[in-house]
Amino acid sequence: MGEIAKEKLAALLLEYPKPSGIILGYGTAGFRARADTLPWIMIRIGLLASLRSKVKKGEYRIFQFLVHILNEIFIPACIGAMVTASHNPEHDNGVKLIDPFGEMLDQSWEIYASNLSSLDDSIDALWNYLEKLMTQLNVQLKDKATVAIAYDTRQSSPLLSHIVQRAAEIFNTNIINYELMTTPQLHYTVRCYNDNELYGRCTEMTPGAKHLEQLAIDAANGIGAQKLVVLQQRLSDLFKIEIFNDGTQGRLNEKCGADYVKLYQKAPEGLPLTNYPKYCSIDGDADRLIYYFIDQNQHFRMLDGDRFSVLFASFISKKLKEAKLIDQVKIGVIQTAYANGSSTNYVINTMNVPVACVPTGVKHLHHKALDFDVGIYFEANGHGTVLFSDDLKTRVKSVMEDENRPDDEKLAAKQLHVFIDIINETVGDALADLLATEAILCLMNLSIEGWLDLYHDLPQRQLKVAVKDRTMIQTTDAERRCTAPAHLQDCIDELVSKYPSGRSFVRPSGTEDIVRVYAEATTQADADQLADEVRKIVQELTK
Ligand code: G16
Repeated sequence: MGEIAKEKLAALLLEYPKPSGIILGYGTAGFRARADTLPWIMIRIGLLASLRSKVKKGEYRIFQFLVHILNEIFIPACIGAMVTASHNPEHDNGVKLIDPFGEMLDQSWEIYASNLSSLDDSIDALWNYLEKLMTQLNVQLKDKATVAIAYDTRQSSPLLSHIVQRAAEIFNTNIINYELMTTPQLHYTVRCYNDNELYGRCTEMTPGAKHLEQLAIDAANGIGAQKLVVLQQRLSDLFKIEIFNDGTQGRLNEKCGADYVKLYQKAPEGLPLTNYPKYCSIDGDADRLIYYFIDQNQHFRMLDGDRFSVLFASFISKKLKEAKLIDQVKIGVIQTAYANGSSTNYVINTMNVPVACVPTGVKHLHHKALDFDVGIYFEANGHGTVLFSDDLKTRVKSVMEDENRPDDEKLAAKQLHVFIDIINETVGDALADLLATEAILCLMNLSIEGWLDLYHDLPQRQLKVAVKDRTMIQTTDAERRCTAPAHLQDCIDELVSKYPSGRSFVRPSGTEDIVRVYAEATTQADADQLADEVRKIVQELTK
């Protein structure tokens, strides 16, 4: 078996050779680069997905099927491989692995991904590494594996996902190809598969009899548009949504989508700001969500990820209080350095909820959120979700079903239960977050203006800066301070000190070949100027 597999792998390596001199690390959300440079890495990720599945054999299903324990122990856990470059332009693509609970690949495995990436096409060297890894992981080639593959609407996606499939199959892997899916859908599906579908089921949104306000959605010309059509049909009695940038005309993420709206703080192209009460944008693979509207003074007003944290935390706290559950519950909000200072201030000082700050990347936020009974995490870019502990879920359910409890307590528990059902706990999911947001606004009788008025953002500016080698920038303290190049942090500190309530940081992107600069201050002009000054110093010190 080993010889045949080795031959097949050698043939695949010949078919999709690694370009010379290429260096690719497992970044913020997997491997990402220009699509035409990626086929070779798909081979490595297919192999790794298979190994991960073999290692995770039986760990999940076994608990639910004790009767079949001996049979089940050999059933591998399903691992997801999502081919997408999410918010990046159409010419990019990428791939990331999803662990059995639907979460991002365990970070201890990123090193194997990077090791495989660093190896060249020599079949003997690669095979040698794979054999060593299998010994270390205590798995064998003949062990079964299951890998679920899905991809976004990029032209390059079908070929790249096919390479993942062919590579994984060399390692005795059963492939489930879901083809076109949003990223969060695959996360959720992997979790449901491994839980024998006990985890997931179709959720009904039941916020009450009221109709929800009309909403115009910019689908970034991505996969989300197709999935929104299904939602549109299913919810037509309750909720009228209009879909723009549905992929029939514009290009993926080009001057549209959540990243564009957040970065440039303006409406996307392809969505006329006419007479809708509110609008939102998702991104190319539908894991981010940003809301906006035109206020009475005809100004564009945006509600980003920080706003979802505040809204969700307010709703959950309120319902926990009404259900008489609040005293026993540890709630926390997890943010990154990009969170607007006013949001952090509001959550800590007005809501009395602790805030943790972690490095960029959902994988970091998700991990931290597990420390709480209710861990609410959102990146300012609109990527996030809420995690509930099993213990709290059980308590919510028992209040809901306790006939001796007053009706208002049971109702609050029921509403929490429905919220938990709507939300996608495996990862940030734009469509699930959208439904949860609409349900909460309706239940709390809150308009979009009222939601915005909960606190006032400090003006901020984000820039993308092209540099020779972005790895020259190194950071610490959840990316809020730089450790390299020398003197960069001192210069930033000096610049920041000139601006009231000024704050700025820089970090290398893990998904694009750029450095990101963030600045905030009391006026937009100051935030813009501070960002620009920091940009100049970054360019100067990375020449
Ligand atoms: C991915 C990650 C996010 C991260 C974003 C930008 O988003 O999932 O957690 O905030 O990249 O990362 P960076 O600043 O390192 O480029 P997406 O929506 O592209 O998958």
